[in-house]
Amino acid sequence: MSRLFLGLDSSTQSLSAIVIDLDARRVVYETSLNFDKTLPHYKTHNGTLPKGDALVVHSPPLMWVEALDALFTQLKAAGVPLGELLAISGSGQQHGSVYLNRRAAAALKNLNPARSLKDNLAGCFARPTAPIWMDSSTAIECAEIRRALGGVKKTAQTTGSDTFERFTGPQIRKFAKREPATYKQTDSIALVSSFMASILAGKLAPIDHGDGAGMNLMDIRKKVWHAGALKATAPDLRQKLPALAEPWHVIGKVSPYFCRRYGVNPAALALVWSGDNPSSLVGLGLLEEGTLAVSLGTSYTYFGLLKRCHTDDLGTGHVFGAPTGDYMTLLCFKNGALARERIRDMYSLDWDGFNKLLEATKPGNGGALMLPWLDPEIVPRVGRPGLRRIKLDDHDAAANCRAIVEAQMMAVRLHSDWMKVKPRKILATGGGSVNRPVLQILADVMNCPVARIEISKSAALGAALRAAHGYLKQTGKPAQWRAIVAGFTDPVPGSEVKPNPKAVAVYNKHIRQYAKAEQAVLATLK
Ligand code: XUL
Repeated sequence: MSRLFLGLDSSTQSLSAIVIDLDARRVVYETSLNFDKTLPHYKTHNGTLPKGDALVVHSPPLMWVEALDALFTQLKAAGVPLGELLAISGSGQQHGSVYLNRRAAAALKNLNPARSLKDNLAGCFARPTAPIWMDSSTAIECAEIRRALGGVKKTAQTTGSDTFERFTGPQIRKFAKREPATYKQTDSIALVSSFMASILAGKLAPIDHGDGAGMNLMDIRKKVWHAGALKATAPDLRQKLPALAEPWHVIGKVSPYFCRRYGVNPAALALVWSGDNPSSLVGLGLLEEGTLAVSLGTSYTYFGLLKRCHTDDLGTGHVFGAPTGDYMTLLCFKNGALARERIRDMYSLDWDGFNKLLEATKPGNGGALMLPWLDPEIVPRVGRPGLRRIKLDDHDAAANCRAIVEAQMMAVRLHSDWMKVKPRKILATGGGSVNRPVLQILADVMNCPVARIEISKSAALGAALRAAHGYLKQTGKPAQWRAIVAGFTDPVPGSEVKPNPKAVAVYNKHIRQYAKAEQAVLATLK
């Protein structure tokens, strides 16, 4: 027997698919379709539209619609047994919003398989573009909503995060203020995740608690729309939002459009989608408090499961709903791999050379420190970027290489304190995780073993696992998460790096100096 599930991931630059065979415990098919390359007529660059204003970042939702047809065409052509799929779920880039008019509900219900999805849905948008997570044009609206909700701490306690420019509430507020007539004509507002789920299910889909928490609109503890946040955001907003749902909610059967056009099993279940980060949580097997992941990509993220909800009083970290029904925490550091690369380039090194210098220098760097904010930083919030060296000679290449890595890892430790979760195991993913000396510094700073996990499409895999979980729950079968992910989320054998007790002791002191330096510089930036 083989039970097949499909997970999709609608990200900034691409739409990906993973099909898993739950019984054979393996991925049987995976593919990815790049928006710029496959759909060049939308003229996107890395999935986003050219911008007049550097702070404004939008994408065309019709491109995501067309991508869905292109992806199913590919799956069918590749011989993926779509007729055997038992359930489909997905994940979307978080925070982005899609504005639909009153034609959308009927168009979704009556998708005509003789026409493309694009033709079916082209007339359904109240706003032709969707602001996405890279947009940072809503500082004023963030301040307004934060003030109405009682300040940073109160906003974080209420919605799971302080207001952030990319979060959906501030984005909706800006739209309602600037284009009140178009806002009024907007019948429903979807997230990227709920919009894509709506197409697959053939009806307006709910928003799950994972992605709903990225809006500054959901009561993070009660998991319902928060009346005060809705009021602080825009008029009549409640009527424009779909319901909230558990992350395993079954919307219904897959729309007949996909069955007739691509041969998808008509009995296949269409599940609610979630955000890419909540989906990655299960896609990496982070099912216990204390097992966390660090993704060493363009920006660095540090995330893990949380059993009970606590929020960050300083407002730098986020709390979202987890696919398991628990919570998850997430920190997003902007100065990640690119910042490290810029230091490497400053000293004309390659990664081998950089790593050798890390190995040739000592933990604690003789007291030398760097604040690595080459770009504006999110954690901590730094609007005016700049590289700051403290007791660090800028001619000393080795000390500078060590300083940036130590700074990045100490920032993870310092700013994750509010999570009140002692890490017992950290899984490293992303491009940077192949550098063992970097993982050693992470292990020493965090006093915790670090192993590498090689799952490049953790969000799509997580979505496929969520489809399996939702299907098992719906059909009354055992649906324990640990059993569902078994075999899919194993770390790379032999990649574990253990903390060195001497180095740990050094960092326990060094981090106090780092915290002081951070405070001192932040005070000058106020
Ligand atoms: C999380 C965030 C990003 C997007 C990327 O808060 O903004 O990780 O989800 O797709």
